[in-house]
Amino acid sequence: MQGVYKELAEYLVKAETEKYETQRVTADLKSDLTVEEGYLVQEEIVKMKLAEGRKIIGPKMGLTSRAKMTQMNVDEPIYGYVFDYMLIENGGTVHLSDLIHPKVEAEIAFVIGKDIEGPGITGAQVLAATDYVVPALEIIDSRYENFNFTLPDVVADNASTSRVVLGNSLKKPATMDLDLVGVTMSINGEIKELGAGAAVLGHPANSIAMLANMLAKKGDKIRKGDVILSGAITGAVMLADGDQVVGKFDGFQDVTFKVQA
Ligand code: 0L1
Ligand code: MG
Repeated sequence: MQGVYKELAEYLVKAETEKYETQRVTADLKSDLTVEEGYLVQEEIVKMKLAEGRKIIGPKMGLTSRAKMTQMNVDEPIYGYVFDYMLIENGGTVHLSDLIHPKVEAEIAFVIGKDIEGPGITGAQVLAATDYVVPALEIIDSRYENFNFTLPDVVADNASTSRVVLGNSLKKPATMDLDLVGVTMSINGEIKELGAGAAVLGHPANSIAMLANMLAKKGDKIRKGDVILSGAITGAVMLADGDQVVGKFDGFQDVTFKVQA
């Protein structure tokens, strides 16, 4: 059976590497894929990337907003992994030719100072174990046609993870109420999306706590040094050639990038 998950991982990594949209796994390759099996495919993707010499920056949380969970008819967020080659410097350029059909969303990232091992982890414990919080723009790029997938598909596809722009201003989490941090995301000077930290499970630290508790179910944990995206505060917006994207997070410096063909 393990061979099936590896084959599906290869199928998805090929689409990522060769930059084409593909049919979802559950369309006909493995129509009975479960969420648990989706994570087995994701684990194979992680193994492939580590074997290529890529480094994990940290896990990330996805589908953390009530709206996205309702849309997907699920009651639990999902996680994936961000790798070193996915990082774009603040003010840098995202090249459409490297990607399939990218969208951008605004998030808060946590820089973890101590291992966090579930079960039973709370948001307060996460805040106590966090060195810094950093504003971020995540670029998601589902490998599936039109971002059309079921929950097992998107888990298998490493939660659509593609690129991340981290801001330059780091703050101690105790200095602010992250649930009240207001965020706007503008493209070419026009506000496209806005929200507040509370859009992420009431408080972004709750999302990281949930991640620790989900990882504990497979004997894993959050590690000191992980940089973790806590989930989207805003909706995701499709990117186009020439876009100048600016994320404004109350109390932080802006996070920006431009888009080129
Ligand atoms: O980071 C995310 O919330 C992405 C989760 C996958 C859903 C999507 O691709 O829209
Ligand atoms: Mg995200």
